[in-house]
Amino acid sequence: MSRSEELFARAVKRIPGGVNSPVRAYGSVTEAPRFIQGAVGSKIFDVDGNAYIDYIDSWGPMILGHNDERIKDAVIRASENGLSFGCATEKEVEMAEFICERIPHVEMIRMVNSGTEAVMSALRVARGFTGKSKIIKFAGCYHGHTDAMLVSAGSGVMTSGVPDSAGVPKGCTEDTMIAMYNNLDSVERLLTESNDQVAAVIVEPVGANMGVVPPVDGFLQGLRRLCDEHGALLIFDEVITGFRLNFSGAAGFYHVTPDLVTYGKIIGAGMPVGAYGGRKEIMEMVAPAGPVYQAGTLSGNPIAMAAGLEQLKILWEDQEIYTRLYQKGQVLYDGIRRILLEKDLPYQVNSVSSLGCIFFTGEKVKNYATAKTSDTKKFADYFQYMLNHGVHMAPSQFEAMFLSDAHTQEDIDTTLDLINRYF
Ligand code: KE4
Repeated sequence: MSRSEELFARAVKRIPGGVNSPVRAYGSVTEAPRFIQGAVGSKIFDVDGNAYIDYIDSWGPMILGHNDERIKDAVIRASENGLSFGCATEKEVEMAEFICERIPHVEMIRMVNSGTEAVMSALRVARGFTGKSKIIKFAGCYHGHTDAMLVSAGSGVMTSGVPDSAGVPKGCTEDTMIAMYNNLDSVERLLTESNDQVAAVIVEPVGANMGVVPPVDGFLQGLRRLCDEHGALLIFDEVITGFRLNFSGAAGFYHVTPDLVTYGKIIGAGMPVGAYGGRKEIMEMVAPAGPVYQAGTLSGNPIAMAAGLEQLKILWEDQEIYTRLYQKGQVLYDGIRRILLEKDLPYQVNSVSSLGCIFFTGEKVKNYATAKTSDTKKFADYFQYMLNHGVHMAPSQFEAMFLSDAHTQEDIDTTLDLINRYF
């Protein structure tokens, strides 16, 4: 028995499913997950001493690569003053100023501890600001596990085959309406049917939790127009795309301005940080400035702020990173497309810059319904082959591959060579 298997056998006795987040259980792809000892750059090492080229990258935060010395030093320096005070600190002001002075549509921002908390809070402030209750989300988009969003969600919900979640009373989701990604008519219909009682439309500007599903031309711009016409706020859930596609995230990449934006992952550099922000008139609704309550013991934690701010400073000062990520994505994902073409395999490769995935289906994947035509057994077989040959992919057909600035041409060549051998 491997050490990973030993640890998993112990874990399942004390942790539900043996993991602290469902997708880590590798439930849809193999028998036991790998337990990780450590990581550096583009490599991750399991407790049995196996090394892998890592394309999970902690689901996005490690955009510079694992264990970046600059981030680690920032954490160590900050920890010398203490870990948490429950009081305001200078680092929180610096973090808020750094973001708001560089992202035009974020005039004010509030730190929280996860992407879920950011989304939950953004939905509340949208409802508080508009006085409306309805929310439109898209089938296959995952916005964290807040009750109102656990409807036709993506990511782990899709992976675990749980179309919705137990324990979510009907009352929590009766104001959540589901539209079809890349289908503006489905949105317009819901807006009209609700007599303009929609507080917000929340969208992953690049779908990355049903596998990677890019917005078709005009989709995001159409959402902006429809929200303006129907008095709804547009919320970009940029927990994955924020500070990844470029410094201004998908809003900057696609030149569409949301009213509110949610962040996570990269903003914490691996520490637990989420955030939500947007127009001043909206954000001033949030307590204690306004009547929308939201709080958190560890929100703006000084160690997490030190890590996140260091990472954002590096990304701001060397924006060539985004060009490198874009180019690496082209080499990797176009390389996979070429392999599939040469072998006359019908599978689809969707990608946007450093995000991408292979869908084991012959259908073009533009939304939840087409993503679900993928053969998850074929994906599982591919995942296991890659894992057993030293490449650590996301353990689900409905997740994304993440490239970092630490991935080298050699990493990509090795990955493409393996994929070529596999198919
Ligand atoms: P967290 O609460 O996990 O920090 O963020 C929730 C969230 C919100 N919005 C988007 C677009 C997200 O992708 C996520 C979380 N992403 C998943 C990966 N697909 C996290 C991995 C996991 O659940 O363990």
